Amino acid sequence: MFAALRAAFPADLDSAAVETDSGLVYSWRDLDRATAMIANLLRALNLPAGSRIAVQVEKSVEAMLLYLATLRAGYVFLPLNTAYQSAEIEYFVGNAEPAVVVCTSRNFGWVSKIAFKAGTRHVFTLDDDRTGSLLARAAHHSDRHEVVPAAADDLAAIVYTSGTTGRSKGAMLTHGNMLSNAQVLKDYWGWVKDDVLIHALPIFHVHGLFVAIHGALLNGSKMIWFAKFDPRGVVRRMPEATVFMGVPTLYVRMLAEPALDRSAARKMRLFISGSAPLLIETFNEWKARTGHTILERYGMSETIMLTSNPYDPKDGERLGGTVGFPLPGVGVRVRADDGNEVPVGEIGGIQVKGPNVFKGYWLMPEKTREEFTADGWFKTGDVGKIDERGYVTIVGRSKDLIISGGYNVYPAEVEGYINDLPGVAESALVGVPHPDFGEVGVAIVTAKPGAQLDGDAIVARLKAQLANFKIPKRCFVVEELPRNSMGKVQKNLLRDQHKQLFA
Ligand code: MCA
Ligand code: AMP
Repeated sequence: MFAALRAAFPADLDSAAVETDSGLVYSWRDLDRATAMIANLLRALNLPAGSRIAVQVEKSVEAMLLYLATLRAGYVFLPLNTAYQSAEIEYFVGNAEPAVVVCTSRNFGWVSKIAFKAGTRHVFTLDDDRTGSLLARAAHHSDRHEVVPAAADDLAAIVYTSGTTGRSKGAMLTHGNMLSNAQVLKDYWGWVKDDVLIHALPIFHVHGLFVAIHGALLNGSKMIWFAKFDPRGVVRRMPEATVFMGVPTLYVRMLAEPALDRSAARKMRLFISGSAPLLIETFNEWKARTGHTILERYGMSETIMLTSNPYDPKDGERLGGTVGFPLPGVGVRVRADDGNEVPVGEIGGIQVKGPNVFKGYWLMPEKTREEFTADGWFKTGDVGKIDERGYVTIVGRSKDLIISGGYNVYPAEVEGYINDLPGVAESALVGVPHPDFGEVGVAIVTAKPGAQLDGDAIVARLKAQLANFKIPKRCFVVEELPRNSMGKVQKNLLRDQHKQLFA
C-alpha cells in the first residue's frame, strides 16, 4: 500500500502535499523523509512480524505520517477514536495486544498503565503541535528507508467496530483490501491531475483515514488539512479546492454558513457524502446553493467502500436517497432472511463480496463465520433493495445500531453501562431523528424497586465512562418498558414515542 502511494508522489517533491488550517506546509519530500524516519524507528524496536501499532492521538499531519510509516515498515495500524475513555481503551489494547501504543502526552499516565498491563513494551507520545517522544526519537533515525514488502493478503490495519452484542470486533484489513479499493475509487471518482482535497474528517475511522487520505495520495493530490471540522473555515478555503468528503452532519453545518454559494464552490469538482444516510432535503438544498449534486456512497469498516453513485454522467445520474451502484469488481446482492434471492426492487439483507472485503475479525473466528454466508458473502447487517437499473437503496438496518454524526453507537454497549449503574433495573437506548447529527441516542430506564433515579444524573455518570458521542442526549425514567408477547422490548414504540424530541 505504501509503495503504491509513494509511486504516485509527483515528480516535483518540493511542491506542497499538505497545507494545514494553521498555515503549515508539508512538501512531498517531507512526507517521504518523515515516514522513513518513523519507519526506521519502528524497525529499530525489533518488533515481531504483524505487530500492531495502536494510536490514540489528536488529528495532525504527524498522526497521518505515523499511519503511513506503519504501512511502510510493514506493521499493522490500529486507530482509536480520541473520544474513547479508559474502559474502552483497556478493552481494545487488551484484545489487540499492540507492541507499540502511541497516545497524547496528556493521556500518557493512564494509557501507559493500561498498555504495560497488556504487555505492550513501547509507549510513545505524539501531540498535535509536533511534539512528543515519538518524533523526538524518530529524529535520530535516517530519512532513508526501503519500503518493507507486503503481500496483498498481509494485514495492514485493524479497525474496531462496536459489537451488536457484547464487545467490539477488530476488522482485519489487508494491503490488498485497501489498495484495490483505493484504485477503484481513483478511477470511479475521476481523480484528475490538479485535484485538491479538503480533508476535514477525523483520521481514526475508514472515511477520513483510508478513503480521503488514500484518495488524495494515490493521485498525488494536495490536501488542505483541517485539524478539526470548521464549517466557516472550510467554506473559506473551498475556492482553492476541487474535492470534499464528509458525513452528512458536515454538509448540514456548511449549509448554515451564509458564505456557502456557487462562487465558493466554483472550482469544486466533486462533493462526496457517506457513513450515514444523507437526507434528501440536504441533497436538494446543497444543489440549490452550490449548483453541485452530492455523490453519496456506502461503506463499512469491514468492506471499505462498496457502492457509489456515479461520477461520470455516462454511467448514470446521481440519485439522492440512493447509494448508487456496486463499485467495479465488488459484488452486492440482497437476500431474504432465509437466504433466498429476493425479486428485483424487493427489500432484504445487503451482502457483499469482492477484493475489498476484510479478512475476518481479530481473534474471533466464530464471529467471522457467523457474518459470512456459506458461499462466501459478507452480511452487512444493512437492509436495502436494488432496483432494475442497479441502484442500491439502504432502507434500514437489521443490526441494532444508531449512527450519530457519522459515528456508530451500539445500543447494547451503552445499555450495558446504564444497567450497571446503582438502582437501574433495565434500559433501552433508541435512535431518534436529530437536525444536526441525523440521529441521536435517547435512553429509557426503569428503576429497581425502591430506587430513585434521575435521568440527568444517569447521563452525567455515563459521561465519565464512555466516549462522548455514545452518551444519550436525553434519559427518561419510566415505570416499565413496552414488551411484545415474547417479552422483547419494543424499541419501535419507544422510537415512535420520542421521535419529535429534537424536531
Ligand atoms: C460530537 N458530539 C456528538 C458527536 N460528535 N454527539 C453525537 N454524535 C456525534 N457524532 C457531541 C459531544 O459529545 C459534545 O457533547 C458536543 O457534541 C460537541 O462536541 P465536539 O467534539 O465539539 O463536536 P464536533 O467537533 O462539533 O463534532 C461533530 C462532528 C464529529 C464534526 C460531526 O462528530 C465528526 O467529525 N464526525 C465524523 C465521523 C466520521 O468520520 N465517521 C466516519 C466513520 P457535550 O457538549 O454534551 O459534551 S467511517 C464509516 O462510517 C464507514 C466506513 C463509511 O461509510 O464511511
Ligand atoms: P462502520 O461500522 O463505521 O464502518 O459503519 C458502517 C455502517 O455505516 C454501514 O453498515 C451503514 O449502516 C452505514 N453507512 C455507511 N454509509 C452510508 C450511507 N451512505 N447511507 C446510509 N448508511 C451508511
